[in-house]
Amino acid sequence: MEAMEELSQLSESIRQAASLLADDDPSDDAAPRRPSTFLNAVVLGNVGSGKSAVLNSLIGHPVLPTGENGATRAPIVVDLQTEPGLSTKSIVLQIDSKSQQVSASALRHSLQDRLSKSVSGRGRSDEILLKLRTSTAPPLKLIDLPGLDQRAVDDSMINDYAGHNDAILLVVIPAVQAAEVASSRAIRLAKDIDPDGSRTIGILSKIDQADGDAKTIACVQALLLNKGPKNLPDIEWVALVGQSVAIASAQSGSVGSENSLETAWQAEAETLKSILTGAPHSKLGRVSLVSTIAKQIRKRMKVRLPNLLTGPSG
Ligand SMILES: Nc1nc2c(ncn2[C@@H]2O[C@H](COP(=O)(O)OP(=O)(O)OP(=O)(O)O)[C@@H](O)[C@H]2O)c(=O)[nH]1
Ligand SMILES: [Mg+2]
Repeated sequence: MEAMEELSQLSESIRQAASLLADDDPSDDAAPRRPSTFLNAVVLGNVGSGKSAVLNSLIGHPVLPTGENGATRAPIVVDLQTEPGLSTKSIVLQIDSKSQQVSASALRHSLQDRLSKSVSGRGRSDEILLKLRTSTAPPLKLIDLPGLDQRAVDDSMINDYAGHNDAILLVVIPAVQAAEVASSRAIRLAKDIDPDGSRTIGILSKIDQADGDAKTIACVQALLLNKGPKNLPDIEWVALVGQSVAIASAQSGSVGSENSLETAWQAEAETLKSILTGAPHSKLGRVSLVSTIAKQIRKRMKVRLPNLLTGPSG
């Protein structure tokens, strides 16, 4: 849980920074303040690349709808708060000042229902916001977008969530497409939005589907070692099997399953190690993704708020 703790500390620093800055400029009070985006993470990738599954893995519960044919039809914002006291199985849904325990499947079904009713799926008007407290999720605001190749997604939607701010861009590429990564739309888009790659993380999803495909595995490993194609932006890569959390949840009815999530993440890491034998372990699995996100946020805060993190003299 080290990276989770680091993220909690960073989130506290950001809260302090926000109030400091508010004090700095009281004349600005009338203007609506844009909330900080340091702890936001936005997924970018084609339909079915595994974006929602990756976010479910971060949440620790299969809350977001997944599927083969454009499952995410409108932006879903999941505002997560970490509450270490809760059982690993609990999810608390916050609506205004009321909170209510819910199951992942009930949440997922209600999201599916709302998505099927969303009119255009365009932009913020159709955005679905969910505030959740769990012990398993880092304190991030996750933004699940429809696939870039969906009609509903246009430049203005991407710009709304990912442009001109500090959000981390999670570029999700299925492992089987690792060889063509340089030409992927998500990578090109991330390069436009974040030219120096300081807030972009590449995620190679569905590694299990590349098992036994030597050429693909070689491409994946090259990316993880930052030895990918020369024209690729210089970003950190992580490899995942996004489905493990759904599997853990399906099994969690069984006796003594309190640790099933930890077990699932361990199993994910073992699977990844056995498929990607030449990859650094620090780039494999959900735990690595959380650390990479924490590292990225800290780095970005250092650039943007140097005095807050190091002290005015440091
Ligand atoms: N084998 C395998 N299947 C996966 C993995 N991750 C996701 N899937 C499956 O791939 C399909 C697409 O996953 P999603 O997470 O819905 O993909 P998405 O990018 O959110 O798709 P849209 O919301 O439709 O754009 C689903 O059927 C998932 O169950 C994985 O790591 N391994
Ligand atoms: Mg999705």
